Amino acid sequence: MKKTILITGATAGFGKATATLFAKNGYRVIITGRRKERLLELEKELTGTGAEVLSLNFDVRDLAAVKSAFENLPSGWKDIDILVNNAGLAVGLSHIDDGDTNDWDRMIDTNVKGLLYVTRTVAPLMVARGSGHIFNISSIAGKEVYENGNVYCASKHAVDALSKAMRVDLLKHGIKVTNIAPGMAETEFSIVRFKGDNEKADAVYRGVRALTAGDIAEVIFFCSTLPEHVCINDLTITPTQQAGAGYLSRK
Ligand code: NDP
Ligand code: 8X3
Repeated sequence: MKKTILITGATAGFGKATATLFAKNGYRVIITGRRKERLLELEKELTGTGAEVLSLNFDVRDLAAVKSAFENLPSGWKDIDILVNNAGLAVGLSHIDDGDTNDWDRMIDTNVKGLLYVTRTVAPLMVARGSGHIFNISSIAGKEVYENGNVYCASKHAVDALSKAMRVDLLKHGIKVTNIAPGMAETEFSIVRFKGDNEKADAVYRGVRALTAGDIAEVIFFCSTLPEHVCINDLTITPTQQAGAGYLSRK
């Protein structure tokens, strides 16, 4: 029987690449995100290759919308084998005494509360079946802090802690939990962080062969296709030119 994967934030970056890779490998794919047009475009692209795809258009920060999306799942789509908690963002870069509290709310509401809302809704379906695999996309910002990264780093440290907590709480149900902590990856991430300033976003990757969204998708695929008795709990992945948040060798 075909397996089903649910990916939050599949309209761009890691989420889109993961949906594409799993669809190519015969999985049934549930894609989610706020930008409906992009969701429908991806749905069309993947179904055109013969994949079974369901798109759900909601904002992970909206608990009622999250609940309603999953309560109304068409029959046959409730058996979710893999959940990838990927939807997330960094907004702004500033010192703690100078930060924009709206940016802070967006990051905490999306990266922490949104991840919790989706997990709270989907995990019981896995518990009922006694199996499942949850991936939480944290970051090297969940392992270290860097100047001006304060609240984004705090939100990703929370994801790191939640991955450990979920692993413990879901242990007796046979559910795997894998924390993925990527370093610099070229997606729409920096465009969002710099609020649409493409020049600033491009400068982030200058002289570095950054990770691609496809690299992260491959890592998720690898972790999810290991034998039943093997669980990768935590993985940090950086470009070869990056040794940590503060160590980059630009060429
Ligand atoms: P992108 O900006 O390319 O993609 C982010 C995705 O998240 C989009 O599909 C977006 O969809 C979705 N999203 C954002 N906010 C919401 C929301 N409120 N509700 C639903 N979906 C939302 O970035 P990445 O692919 O790079 O980022 C994916 C994850 O990886 C994030 O959690 C990020 O923090 C993390 N990460 C990224 C790294 C990088 O260097 N790129 C490194 C380490 C971690 P839409 O706007 O349509 O809702
Ligand atoms: C994204 C990586 O280093 O910009 O989470 O925080 S970093």
